[in-house]
Formats: sequence, structure tokens, C-alpha cells
Amino acid sequence: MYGSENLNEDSERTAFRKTEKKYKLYYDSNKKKKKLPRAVDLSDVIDFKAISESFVRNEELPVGVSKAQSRFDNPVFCLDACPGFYFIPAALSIEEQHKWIKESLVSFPQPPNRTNHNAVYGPIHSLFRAANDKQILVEEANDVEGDVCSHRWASSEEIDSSLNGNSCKSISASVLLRKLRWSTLGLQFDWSKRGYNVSLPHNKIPDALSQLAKKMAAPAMPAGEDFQPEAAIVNYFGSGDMLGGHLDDMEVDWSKPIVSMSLGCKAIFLLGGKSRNDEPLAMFLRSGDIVLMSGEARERFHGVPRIFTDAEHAEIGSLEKLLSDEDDICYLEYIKTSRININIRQVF
Ligand SMILES: O=C(O)CCC(=O)C(=O)O
Repeated sequence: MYGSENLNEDSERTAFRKTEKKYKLYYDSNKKKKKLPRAVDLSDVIDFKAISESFVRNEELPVGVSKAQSRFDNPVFCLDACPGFYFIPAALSIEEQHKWIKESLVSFPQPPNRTNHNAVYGPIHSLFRAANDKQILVEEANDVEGDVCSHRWASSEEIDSSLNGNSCKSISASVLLRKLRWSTLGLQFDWSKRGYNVSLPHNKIPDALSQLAKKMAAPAMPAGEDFQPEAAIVNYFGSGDMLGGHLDDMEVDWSKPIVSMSLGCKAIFLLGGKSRNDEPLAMFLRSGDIVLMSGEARERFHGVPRIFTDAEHAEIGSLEKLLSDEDDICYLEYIKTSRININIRQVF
């Protein structure tokens, strides 16, 4: 999945790649050499919020969109041409969004959960707190084998005084937080092997997340079966970040959905076909939306070419209001320019 941005010449020419390029964030410079985001035509992007509002008003749906059976208050939509794909607009309340943003920043990247930083720095504890305290990660010493370094958090004053000018490798927690791209919960996914490594130490998916995923998975579940959340990948996007087209095919039973929740800035999601040559549909994902992909939909390439961090398009006004307390400013500062996706999976 990650690394799929490293594309060869052939994949550069596929319909999926062309659509990714259409929506990706590019900058142009104006006469004063100021970088400005290039305008993009969003008229083809499916807007399930608008569809939902018009459905609630007059029970009308655009051609190709249907309402699925569900016990939720909010309507659940499907696309007639994409069996197994479900979209639940505004599935999470603003309070739930707040809770999961906080968890995604504070507890989900905590060891034994792995993050993209593991490969370089080993396990890192308390990254979010360290970023808020303006701490710096310093390399202490190589271990006996000489290939694993231990690290600790230090303040800049400590570095200036106690390290006495000795050069040592260091990086600020705020840079590491900005570069946090994923963390994995429950059974740990091994990106190098593109599979789950059940021998890696792990905690179970937190109970509240598991309960939420079970409830949200219901519209896509085979009759009489219960969703068993065993693993989750948390993706963190900053401005300019994208998730290239990929398939999630490492789970055993594709009849079970992937439950995918969006938090923070609005994004564009591309839902393609079984080949990268199939032209994908583009749709907006907003904070609180949930997507389910099960059955045939599991065989479709999908990705996120862009997030919107400008005030007009990010659409996080209600979150901004909720996070205006002093205690929450740190979350607001992060989420104002970021998006988090938590996708929960049954592995076996
Ligand atoms: O960020 C998203 O909404 C999609 C995430 C995704 O496709 C994945 O992690 O497999």
C-alpha cells in the first residue's frame, strides 16, 4: 500500500494515475513568486453530504446511488455499479470525532503499536506530548551490535548545556509528528513483507474502537455474522500528502468489510475498478464520514490523492469550535492542517 506512489512508467499512464494527478495538490507561482495551490475542477467529485441532505429533504437520489438497509439514523448509501461499497455520511458525532482524533495522536502511536518511525528510531514513546513540550529526540549510543541506537527526549536547554557542544544526532518531536504517516493497532502489519506478522508484540484493538467498528460494519456484514476487529491502520495526512492507488488484499476473508473512518480535513477518495486502467470515481470524504468496502469492492483499487487544508475547503468548522478550549488547542493545531483515517479490519 505505502510505496505504491513509486510508480513505473506504465502505471504512470493508467486511468487511475491520471485521475490521481488531476486531483493531486500542485503549486503555481504568481508574479510575486508566491506559491499558490493550483485550482482544480471539483465538479465531477461525488458529494455524499449534498446527496444526503437532498435525500432527507425530498427522498430523491441521483441515478446510480441507492439507500442501503440499515438501523442507523443517518442514511447509508451504496453505488449500484460498485457492490460491497457503502458510504455513511456524518456517521460520527462531533464528540466522537474529537475522541478519535485525540486517541490517534496520543495513544495509537504508543508502543507496542508500530509507526513509520520504528524502522529509523525504534519505538518512540509519547510523541504527541513531546511535540507539545518542544522536546528533541536525541540519539544516545549504539548498542553492542552497533546497529540499534537508543533515543531519549531532551529539552533544548538540556541539549545546549549537558551535551556541551558534543555533536549528536537529534530531531525535534514536532518534525517527527509532522512526519508521522501511519501507526498500526491490534495485529501488526509488516509493510516490508506486505502482511500481518502475528509474532510481533501487540495489544488488542481498544474495546471502544472495536464496538464502534462492529456497529458501523453492520450494513456490509453477511447475514447473521459479527465483525471481528483484529487490526487497524491509522493513516496521518498533512498538506500535500497522498495515499497512492492500492488494494487491501492481505486479509483472509474479503466478505468482511474494512471499516474506514475519516477525521479532520476534507479529502478526495478515488474508487477505481479491478484494474488500474479502470477510471476511478472521485468522492469527498469529510470528518465523521465512514466508508465500508466488502466483497467485490475489496478488489477495487482505491486511494486518496489529496486533502484540503484551506479554511474554505477543509470543512472542519464544528471541530474548530469544539477544540477551542485551552486543553484542546494542541489537537486543533494539528488537525487544522491534517487528516486522520482509521481503517479497521478483520484479518482471519
Ligand atoms: O484514507 C483513507 O480514507 C483510505 C485509507 C486506505 O485506503 C487504506 O489505508 O487502505
